[in-house]
Amino acid sequence: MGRLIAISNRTAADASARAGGLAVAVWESLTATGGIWFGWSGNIVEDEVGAPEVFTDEGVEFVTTDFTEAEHDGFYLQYANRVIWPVFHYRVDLAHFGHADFDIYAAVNKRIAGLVTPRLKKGDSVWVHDYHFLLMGDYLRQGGWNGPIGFFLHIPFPSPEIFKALPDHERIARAMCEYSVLGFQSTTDRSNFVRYLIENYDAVDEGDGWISVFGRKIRASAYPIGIDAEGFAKASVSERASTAASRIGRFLGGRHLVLGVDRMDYSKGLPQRFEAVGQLFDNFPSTRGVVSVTQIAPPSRSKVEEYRDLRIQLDELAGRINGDYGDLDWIPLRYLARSYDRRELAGLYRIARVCLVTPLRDGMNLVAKEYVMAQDPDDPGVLILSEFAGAAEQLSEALIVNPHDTYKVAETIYQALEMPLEERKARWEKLRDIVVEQDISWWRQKFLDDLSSDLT
Ligand code: GDG
Repeated sequence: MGRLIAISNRTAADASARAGGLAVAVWESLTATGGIWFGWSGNIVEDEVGAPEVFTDEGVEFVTTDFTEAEHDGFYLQYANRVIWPVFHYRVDLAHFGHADFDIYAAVNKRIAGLVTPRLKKGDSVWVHDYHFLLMGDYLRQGGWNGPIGFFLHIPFPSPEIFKALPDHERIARAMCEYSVLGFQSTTDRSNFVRYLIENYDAVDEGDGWISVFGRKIRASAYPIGIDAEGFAKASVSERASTAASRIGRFLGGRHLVLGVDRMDYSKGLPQRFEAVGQLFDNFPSTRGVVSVTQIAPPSRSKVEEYRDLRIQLDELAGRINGDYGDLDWIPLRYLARSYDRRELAGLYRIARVCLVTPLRDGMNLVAKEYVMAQDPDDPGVLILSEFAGAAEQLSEALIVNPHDTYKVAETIYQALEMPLEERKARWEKLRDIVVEQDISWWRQKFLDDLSSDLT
């Protein structure tokens, strides 16, 4: 394979941003092939963007651009995060449709494509990431690039009935079909996309991932993203992890820890999860005083109104649950609206008897995989996983729940707390095997193999 050219909203230009799984995967591919990484610099300028910043680190070239205030607002805050994000997570009720925002979204895709095309050479492969750049392939083609372009969608692709609520669905779908390889997190997402094309544009599913549509053939497959499994297992026994575990251990005082770790986002099902915790204490009184639930929820996108509303809702719910069930020496539900170091999280996962991963919709959900890798093989905890997370397709040995059915979630937490060691071990070993086998390198290789088989 020749050079790899990556495009994503945020790059790992700052070396500290290379700790996350995705950033590592893209970074390693780029260092191996000596590629270029395009994205937003993270800076916002008043009204005119200057030349992009170009620099090289370990043989990888970074080309980053500022956004104007209008671009940051219309492209990022509005269209990407208040239209595509809610609709793709099945929350049409939270979407704010506005044509002006779509125009800015398209203009930013076009502007960044304009930075990329002059730097492309024969033999390069382009890899575009996520919902910010659904139109990028189209603009690269318009700029004259006819080499391979892969696209990976990190979030779900909704059912056609939901996708069609987007006023610009046809324009977006046609642009997506300009990519040579379209990657989805799960077979459900892939089927949704293909069904939309079949029902609306007489597409034909040719098998083996190939789709004929709009007079051409493209590849659309599921590539479930993985984590750096070994790295995470190591992090869970690091000194930093043990310190965090003993700090929370002091607070627990021998009680069982039930843990949740999620960006504060309405897709993660936090209000429903808190309700389920209330029902656990209501319906299973033996858990009172002996179980402590801790939810870590670093705030995100707090400039967006729906995220501020969620914060208020969670504050109220946690207050009510603690007011109703708490006692002089027991806080039933601790909710920490802040972030922790990755190794600290690993230490918390390791001592959690139960991990609650109950999003209403999630592309994959990496927390579920991290929890699995952080367990002590001799005394593993139990993963409770939403059927609506992409991860549920791979992690079927978890206790799978419908996050809307809060009574059942409460019952499942109880079942997890009561689960005998033998069953915990048997389930965990199967989960670990999958997470280790289908890790981040497996994912990257699987995607890039398909992309390179498109080299013509
Ligand atoms: C999108 C898709 C898809 C969380 N709190 C802290 C912290 N985290 C880390 C977790 C995990 C990551 O953030 C969250 O990843 P998720 O996959 O759970 O969710 P999204 O952020 O919504 O990611 C998702 C993913 O893209 C990848 O394709 O799986 O479906 O929505 O790694 O550990 N990290 C640190 N401190 C925290 O407090 N350091």
